[in-house]
Order: sequence, then C-alpha cells, then structure tokens
Amino acid sequence: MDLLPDAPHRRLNRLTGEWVLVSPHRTARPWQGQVEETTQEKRPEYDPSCYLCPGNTRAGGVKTPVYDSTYVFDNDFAALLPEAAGGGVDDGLLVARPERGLCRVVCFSPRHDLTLGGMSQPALRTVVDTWADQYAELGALDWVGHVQIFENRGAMMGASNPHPHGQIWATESLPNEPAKELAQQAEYTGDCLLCDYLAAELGDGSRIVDSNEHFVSLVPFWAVWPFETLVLPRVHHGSLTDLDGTDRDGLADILGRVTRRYDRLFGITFPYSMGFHQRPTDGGDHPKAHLHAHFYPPLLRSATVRKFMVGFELLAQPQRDITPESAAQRLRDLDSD
Ligand code: H2U
Ligand code: ZN
Repeated sequence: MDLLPDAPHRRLNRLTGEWVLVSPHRTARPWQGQVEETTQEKRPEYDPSCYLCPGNTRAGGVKTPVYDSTYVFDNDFAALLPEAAGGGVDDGLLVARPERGLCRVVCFSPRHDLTLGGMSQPALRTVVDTWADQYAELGALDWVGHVQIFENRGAMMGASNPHPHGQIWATESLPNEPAKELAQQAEYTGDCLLCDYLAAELGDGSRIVDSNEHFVSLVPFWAVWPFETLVLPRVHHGSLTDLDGTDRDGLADILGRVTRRYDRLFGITFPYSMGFHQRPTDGGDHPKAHLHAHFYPPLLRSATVRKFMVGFELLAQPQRDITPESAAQRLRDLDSD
C-alpha cells in the first residue's frame, strides 16, 4: 500500500469502529522516561512454592493434583459467581445489573519453566483442544452468553505467576470489546468483514508476520500497541469448536511461531495479553462472527521500555509511532522455529 503517508495520519479500526493516530515521523524522538528492570531468571521445571505446579497446595487451600498435561480448575478467587443474586438498579440515570459468571484457570503445562512458544506441538494442540472443550462446556450453560479465553503473560501485564497458564471467564452478558467487534462485523455489508480483511492483507503482504495452511498472523492495519498482532483462520470459522483436527494443529503451530518471534524480538519472555474472540454463546446464530486471537504486548523499543496508554491516548485517542508495517517487518525477520 504505497499510498500510506509518512506524515501523521489516522487509521480506522474496522473491528471496533474506533480511530488510531499514527505518527511515523516521531520514531526518532529521544527517550528519558521510565526504564524497567529486566528479570530473566532461569526457572526450574518444578517450583515447590508455585501454586500452579502439580501436587502443590493453592493459595485457597485446595491441593492441585499431580497433572501431566493441561489442567483446568475453578478459580479460587473468582471475579464472578454462578449463582443469581440480588436485583439491579435503574432509576433512568444510574444503572446496575446483576452479573453471573464462572472463572477458570487453565494450566497449559505441568512444567513450571515452559511458555506456549517452548511447548511441543502435541502439547500446544492439547491446549487448543482444552480451550475448545471449555468454550463448548461453558457455552452450553443456558445462562452463559459469552466465553472469554485469555492469557496474561509477564509481571508487566499483571500476571500473578510465571507458571504457563491462562484464564477463562464465562459471563451472562456480552462484554464491551466483543460487543463492539460483533456489532461492526454484523453491520458489514459483505459476507464477512474478517474474511475480506484477511484477503486484502494477504494481497498486500506488508503486515503479514507468519502463516501456515490454516492460519495467518499479521499486525493489523489499525494496531494500537506497537507489536500488536491478530491471528486469523484462513477460512470462515465462528469458534474453536468449528475447527477440525488439522485446523487445530494449524492454530497450535501459529501460536507457537508467534510467541517464539515475540520472545526473540527483545530476547526476553515477551509480556502480553492474548485472547480469543468467538461467536457468543447466547443462542443467536451470529453467522458473521469470525474466530480470531488478539495479542496485545505492551513493549515498545526494548525489554524495558514500554508503551503507556496515557495522556492523549487516555483522554482522546490511541496513538502509535512505529508503523504497523515496520512492526510486522521486524517480527517477520525473526526466526519462528
Ligand atoms: P493471572 O496470573 O492471569 O492473574 O491468573 C492467575 C489466576 O489464578 C488468578 O485469577 C487464580 C487467581 O485468582 N488463583 C487461584 O485460583 N488459586 C490460587 O491458589 C492462586 C491463584
Ligand atoms: Zn509452577
């Protein structure tokens, strides 16, 4: 896309309907802000003080069994509870509604020292299968309208523990981010917004990071975070449960590749929040919902210099300096094996 200017411009996020300001000329500015400590300690395979390692007692007092694959448990400190409780408030101005939910923790591996990118392909495939099974099981509850699968990785993102794990929050109502994205997809006049978007990106090529037969990783045209990426299935699928065995192998493969590229970018276990957006489980058809995963990493220019969503970003609109095209180039140039 040669038309993209080097001058400040704004780009439309077709998935949310929101704009991001891009300031490519600003990448040379001096930096004297916060520099964070890098802690890249070598972790043991088993940590007796880790509440997620097999056989250990969790903070809530429950003993985790000696698991040898992926292991799922109900969050001991769940943010949501499954029992319906209390009434709401709506006086025409102030509105509050009760919200039911279920929160689970998914230990990706019994090995304390691994990350998604360091796990074997069969082990990663088991994680994908576990996510799909959890989506099916939680989504089948008649009151669960949405299942959010995510991973918070790294202390910088607020992860409480380095043991490889993610979370699942199933809620009664549709949360803000998927609600925005589903509305945009539903309003799209073609068959599928993300199918058309992926075709355009594959045609252009400048923002593609990696791909296999079933999935593509790219830096979205409208990325807000410096090294934000989107993982998309090549064909239209609404959820993880729609994926067959070879699709799931493809997803496991691309997740391994993307996270290994991230880890090589600054030579550290790259912090991020990642998660899947899928068809809601509210009983509706949602034919235009296209399964995808977002990776939102906070780092900007080194292992210690992060982007902050402050100032103009917080008060007005997100802004980025390095272009999505140059971020994609840097990720693409790294080894993914
Ligand atoms: P994060 O690292 O993404 O915060 O996830 C860890 C979750 O694990 C967190 O939600 C739960 C916390 O409530 N947890 C337990 O359920 N049991 C424990 O013993 C400690 C942590
Ligand atoms: Zn552990």
